[in-house]
Amino acid sequence: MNRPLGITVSRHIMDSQRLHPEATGDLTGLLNELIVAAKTISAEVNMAGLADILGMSGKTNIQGEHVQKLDEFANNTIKRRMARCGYLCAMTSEEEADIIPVAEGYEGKYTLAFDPLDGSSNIDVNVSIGTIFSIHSRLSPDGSPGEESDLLQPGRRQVAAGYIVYGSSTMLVFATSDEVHGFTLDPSVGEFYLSHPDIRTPKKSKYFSINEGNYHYWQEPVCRYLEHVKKVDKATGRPYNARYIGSMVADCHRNLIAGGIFLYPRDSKSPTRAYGKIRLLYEAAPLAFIVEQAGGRAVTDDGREILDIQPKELHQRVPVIIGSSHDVDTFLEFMNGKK
Ligand code: P6P
Repeated sequence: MNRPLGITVSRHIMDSQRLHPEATGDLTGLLNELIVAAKTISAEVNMAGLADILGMSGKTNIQGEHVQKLDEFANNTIKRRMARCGYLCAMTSEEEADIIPVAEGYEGKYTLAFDPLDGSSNIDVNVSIGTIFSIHSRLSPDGSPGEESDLLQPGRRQVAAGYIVYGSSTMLVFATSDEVHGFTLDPSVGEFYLSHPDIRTPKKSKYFSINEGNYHYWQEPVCRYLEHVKKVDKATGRPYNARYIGSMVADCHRNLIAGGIFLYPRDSKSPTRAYGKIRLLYEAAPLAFIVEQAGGRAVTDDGREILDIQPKELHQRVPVIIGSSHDVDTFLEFMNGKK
């Protein structure tokens, strides 16, 4: 079958680099290494039901969650490949308590924060999961080992951010300061092809994504907002459709393309949940960077811009309201008592 001559992600990144004469090619190299890791993880995710890698590995991660073998595989795949790529000075992963150093002599000028397999509770039930990554420029002197302060930067300073969602197809979406594009993997040739150029997210939602099992733990305005989106009012396109996958990267991807709002507000389910559940460095900040670049909005439930939060520690959690700007604004009106 003569397929159209697709633009591969590597070609696209090179073309983008040509628009920046000052570029050294390091970010291009970094993204290409990440793409190889993504293809490796995608192949393993697609085989998970067949190989003996389902089920718990018996270990637990920094979050106190069971680390599933596929989680471990994804984490090790990224960690090992990126430690010697020469473009990074330090990394942090959802699966590791402390800063991950790069190989001595391979220190580069960027940092990488990543969630190797977001939504891993969905692995054994064959529901979409994904890898999320965030790239910053280092602050400490070149040539030295990276420091935690290189990783603890506000999301607004990200050089690039992206995710790979392993769904009905494997898609890579990444944003730099001036573009957001989506690429779909053709597994028959092992190439990501440009499939969603210049992504713009709809200003108004069709979907709301929230775990309503937490309803009795929410603050009262959150409950009133949920009643609002479920109210029958054809003139304002309500009720919205409820869609909740339990994998933020998959929910946010659908909302990015079709229009939607994802909410994980703080709740009283446990003392730590007073600060939210979603991790700032490798879930909220990269997804906020992508969504805002596509014309959406990302805030905490008390109205702080996710991208302006100064992280205090690697695994810091935040409440997250992210998606179509009209709906995020409406949510804040409920939280501010205006509705
Ligand atoms: P709950 C996955 O662990 C995650 O961080 C997000 O990807 C997902 O949206 C959320 O937690 C699901 O949490 O409490 O609804 O199971």
